[in-house]
Amino acid sequence: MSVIITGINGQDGYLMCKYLLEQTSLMVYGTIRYRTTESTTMKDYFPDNPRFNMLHLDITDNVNVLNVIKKVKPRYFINFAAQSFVGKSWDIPHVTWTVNTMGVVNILDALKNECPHCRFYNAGTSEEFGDVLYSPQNEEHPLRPQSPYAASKCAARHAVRVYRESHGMYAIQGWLFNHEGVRRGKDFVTRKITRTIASIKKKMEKGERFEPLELGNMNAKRDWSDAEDFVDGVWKMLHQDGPPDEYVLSSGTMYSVRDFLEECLRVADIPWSKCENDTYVHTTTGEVISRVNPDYYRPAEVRQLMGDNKNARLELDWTPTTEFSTLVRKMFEHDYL
Ligand code: NAP
Ligand code: G4F
Repeated sequence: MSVIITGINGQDGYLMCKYLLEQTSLMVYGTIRYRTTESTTMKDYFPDNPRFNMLHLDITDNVNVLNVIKKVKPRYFINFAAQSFVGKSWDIPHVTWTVNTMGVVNILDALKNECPHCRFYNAGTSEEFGDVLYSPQNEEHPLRPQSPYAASKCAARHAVRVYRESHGMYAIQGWLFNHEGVRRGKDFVTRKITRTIASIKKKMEKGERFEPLELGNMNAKRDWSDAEDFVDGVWKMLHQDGPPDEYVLSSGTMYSVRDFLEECLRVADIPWSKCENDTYVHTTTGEVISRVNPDYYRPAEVRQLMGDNKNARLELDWTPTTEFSTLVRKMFEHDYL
């Protein structure tokens, strides 16, 4: 019995490999994109685990997808590969749609032909709810995407449903709200804050000069969880009896970017005062720690997201375990060390 997990160079793919190596006896095939500039080997991931195998896979290449599926004949296929940065999706819409939508169609079609009983999970997102009509958002909330990224995930959702209904496949796409951690990419706002504040703190301690953190929309609100909680929820979605449902995974709480920054400053023990336009200065030295740079504003913004995880709790017996302040502390302490 084997599982293919795509995107293991990213946050969720790596954590899902780790989780399944620890919790199951499956052969785990983790995939990365081939790059001429990096000679990544299996030793870079789970070096001591004989059940881990690394493969090269670009999901936009249907030949590559078909051959990997033919070779492995997986029992499960978990697709975390994506152009996942919302802000970048306006600059690279073609790549975003090609990877996030056509890549999914490539997988669905290859599974239909070669491995029709394989259970398939595709990474859906709260961004699909976009310009939200009510809070918290549950599985019934309409899809109102606000970015090329979100639109590409909505299109993938329809593709997954069409393959499920037309061919009787176990193919699902959960709605995962923001989830973070120490493997989070450095451009996402949480990691950008914890990495930069950790670096500023170290420079302050050495008496060195530092560049302030620059952020965009401080009012945006998100439902932030620990990514380590979510891989369990995804695995549970792949183990339903009967026709599968798709679930929201979230913490059910909501904080602003400003809240995240202020919590991180508290954890870092940096005394701050707030001036006009969300400029944060050191209380005693007056040095600017953080300020707004409109270059980080997006052409369209998802103002707030908060998920209703009731169905996942009741029907999947899934529970998020990490609170907001614990998550901020965990990320900051990792980046400070
Ligand atoms: P991530 O860190 O950006 O990882 C995505 C991975 O996909 C990267 O390692 C990337 O490879 C790989 N990839 C990109 N294009 C590819 C292609 N054509 N073929 C194969 N691999 C490709 O994202 P994440 O945070 O782990 O998220 C995982 C999935 O969940 C994504 O689909 C994301 O859209 C979705 N999601 C994430 C969240 C969240 O809060 N984290 C919430 C909802 C949904 P490189 O490393 O080579 O660039
Ligand atoms: O951290 P973000 O870039 O994440 P965003 O846009 O919510 O997307 C993430 O979560 C989605 C789930 O809802 C995933 F589907 C997606 O793949 C990704 O993982 O931005 C969060 C908020 C936004 O409102 C953004 O405008 O923070 C705001 N923000 C303010 N200043 C910033 C910044 N975002 C970034 N990345 N950088 C800033 O300087």
